[in-house]
This record gives sequence, C-alpha cells and structure tokens, in this order.
Amino acid sequence: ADKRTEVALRKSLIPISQLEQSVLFERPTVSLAEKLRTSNTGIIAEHKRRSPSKSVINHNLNVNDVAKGYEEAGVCGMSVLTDGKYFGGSLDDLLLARASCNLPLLRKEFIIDEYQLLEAKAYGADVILLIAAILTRDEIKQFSEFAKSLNLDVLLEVHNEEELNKSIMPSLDMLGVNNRNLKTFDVSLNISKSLSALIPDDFVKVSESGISNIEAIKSLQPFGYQGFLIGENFMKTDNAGDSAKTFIE
Ligand code: IGP
Repeated sequence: ADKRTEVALRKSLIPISQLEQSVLFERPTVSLAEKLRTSNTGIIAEHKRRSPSKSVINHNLNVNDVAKGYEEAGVCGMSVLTDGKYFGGSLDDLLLARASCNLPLLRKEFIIDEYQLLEAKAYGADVILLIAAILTRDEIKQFSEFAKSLNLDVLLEVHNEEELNKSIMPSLDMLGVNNRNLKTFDVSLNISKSLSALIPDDFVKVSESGISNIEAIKSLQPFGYQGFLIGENFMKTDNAGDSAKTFIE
C-alpha cells in the first residue's frame, strides 16, 4: 500500500509526458539476456546499501564509483536498488550509475504500475525486474509486454514452483530464482538447483542472492544457470569493483 501511494505521488509530481522527454528515451538499450547467453562468467553485480535481512551493508560507497568499478571488473550487468524504504536506494542512484558506466542496468524495484517502467526507461535502465510473488499472471503479462514495447529486457523472479508455473510466458527474457525467502530471509542455493529443471530452455536462467564465492557459481552452472546476481558479497567490502574482479577470470 505504501508503494502504491508513493507511485501515485510520483506520478503527480512528474507526469508521463515529462518522463518521456528524458534524453534516455532515445538511448538504444543493451540486452542483458544477450550478454549473459554469451558470457562465461555471467555476473550481475548489485548496488545495495542496506536490506531488511542485513540492515546496514555499506553506506560509504558511492554509486558512481561502484558502477565504474563493476564495469572495470568486467561484469555483465549492474543491478541498482531504487526502493528507498527497505533498501535505501533511489531513482537518482540509477541515474548516477547510468552516468558512470555503459553496463546494462537493472532497475531493482517492487514494480506494481506501468508508470515505474517509464521511470526505469527515463532514468537509464535496460532491464526491469518483475516479482511473481507480488503480481498476478495478468499483471506479469501487462507489465512485461509494456517493458518489451520500451525495448527493456524483463527478468521475472520466482521462489517456488507455483510462482514459476503461473509466470511462464513469451514476453519474459530471463527467469530468476531467488535463493532467499523474502518472508523468512532463509537462503539456500538448493532453491535454484531444484527449480532449474522446470524452467524452459528459451529463458536465460539467473540465480539470485546468497552467492558468496566462485564455487557457488560453479555448482549452479551444471543446472543451466548463466546469470548470477550478487549484491551483499561485493557491497560489504571497501571496494565493490575490486571484490567483483576476484569473481572474474
Ligand atoms: C542480491 P545478495 O544476497 O547477493 O545480496 O542478493 C539480490 O539477489 C537481492 O538483493 C534481491 C532482491 C530481490 C532485493 C533479489 N531479489 C527483490 C529486493 C527485491
């Protein structure tokens, strides 16, 4: 309900016609799904200051440096938390990341309204996240088709078989399995391993959360995963880019 109110207020402040005037609407987007298909590392590195499960992760890094560091490390893409309430992020973080690197950027947000997809585009995103746990199948269809019309890639996140079954549709590019239970915060890579067989081959498979070493990635690759979303492990250090580098090459 808070998010709905937030979106309504944003809409009243910046109408759609104004968002569409962003020069970033003319920028050709970069497909994260395509990069992941041909990469042998597949890392999507996240900017995350704090989280409900960990509270403070790092408030000292600035997003420009993190974006440059991730790009220099050779990651495939960057995820930027824009939710303020739980993660201390903002759309400005997305814009600053866009200003600092050429990586495909994922707007990490609780998407509940098409307006947020126009914002994503206007602030420089290439990819949007849809979370099956908070959306109906009809909403997933509506938002993913709208995202495709804006040339944005769609990453759909699931945590169990039921969410996966209700979500499969051609307007998705990537299927992400969140290893973290958003209610209990329990993390297990076995969630990715057990759901992988149920994901059709035409989607790029992404494993999300709780990945803390290269061995974890190596253990997920045989299950068909080509993308690995990593936040805390990089952000909890003094130099997120340098930490990401140790996962590559
Ligand atoms: C990153 P981790 O454990 O590496 O910091 O996780 C990412 O998967 C996590 O931040 C995340 C998330 C989400 C955050 C996955 N799905 C949905 C907010 C909303």
